[in-house]
Amino acid sequence: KLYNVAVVGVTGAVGQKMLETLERRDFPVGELRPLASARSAGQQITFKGKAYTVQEATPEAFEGIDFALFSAGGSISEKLAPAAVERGAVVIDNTSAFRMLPEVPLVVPEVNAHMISQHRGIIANPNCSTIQMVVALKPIHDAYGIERIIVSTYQAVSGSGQAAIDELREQTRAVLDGKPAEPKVLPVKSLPKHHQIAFNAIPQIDVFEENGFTKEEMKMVNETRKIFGTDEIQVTPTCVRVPVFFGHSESVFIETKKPFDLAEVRSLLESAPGVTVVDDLPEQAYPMAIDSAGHFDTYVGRIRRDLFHPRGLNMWIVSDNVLKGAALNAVQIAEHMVRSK
Ligand code: 11C
Repeated sequence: KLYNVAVVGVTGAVGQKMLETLERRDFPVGELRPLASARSAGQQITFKGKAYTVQEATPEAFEGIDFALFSAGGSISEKLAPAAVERGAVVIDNTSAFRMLPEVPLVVPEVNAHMISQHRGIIANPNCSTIQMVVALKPIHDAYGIERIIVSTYQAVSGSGQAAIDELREQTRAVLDGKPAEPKVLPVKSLPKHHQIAFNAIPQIDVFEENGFTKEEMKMVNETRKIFGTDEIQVTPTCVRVPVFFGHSESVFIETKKPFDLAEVRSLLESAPGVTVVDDLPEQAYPMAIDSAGHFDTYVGRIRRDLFHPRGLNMWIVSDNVLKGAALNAVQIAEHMVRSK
């Protein structure tokens, strides 16, 4: 059986990766409907070697669609996802618009695929920095329980979209040429003040909340608890933007509930779905953003027992933020639904 698939925001960084992922994984696409804002309508995209003209995303554009993958910003999802559902489509939404609604499953297939069947038309795709962390922590949580997570992220500019990718490239060139950096996009395009990302690290991703954490950091707190289905896990995040194009890296410290055996942790990670362990110190082998780019897995290394906390474990988690962190996770959710039909 083939399925009609709409990709909303198809000209964006994630939309493009959605097409690439559908193609690489040979998803059974019947009709592909590439959709975007009126501004991008009329552009050409390519899918499986065939050229398509991008259409404007309107409520009527979802007629006859089975799966609608949304990645065009929260306000577009809020406006058009209900229209797609009314027309019989299942919406897999990559924005934060519906993630925390109790009736909307927030799914990482390796962790909580069982939630998919509870959907009422919309399934939410979590934030990229959350997805890769929970994929790696799932086998540890199952075996020992996780009490606390302290995570610091080193996030690629692609998380902020194509404009941020362009900004890093152009700024790097300008700075090396002795010209002014002229930041315009990062850390948050819509705010009046911007900082140089080239040769820098910016400890702000998204806007600040009243509690002093950023919205990105609070996503890591709230989404992790929803995905694991417990409010008992304490999460302390610090999210940092670094001058990397693709691949988010995370330094993660966890305290388990039960004592763990380090060799067992390693073997649990080695057999966990979606995880590849890269951890060979004499070979200086550990996960790095440039090696993760373009790949589907989440890479884990620097796995070591904490020096002081008896149930403390440290690790380094890396994944391609636009693939597992966005496009791939969305396509995997659709694949699950296809398999269980
Ligand atoms: C970033 N994590 O790296 C963000 C991008 O809620 O889906 C994804 C935002 C989201 O800037």
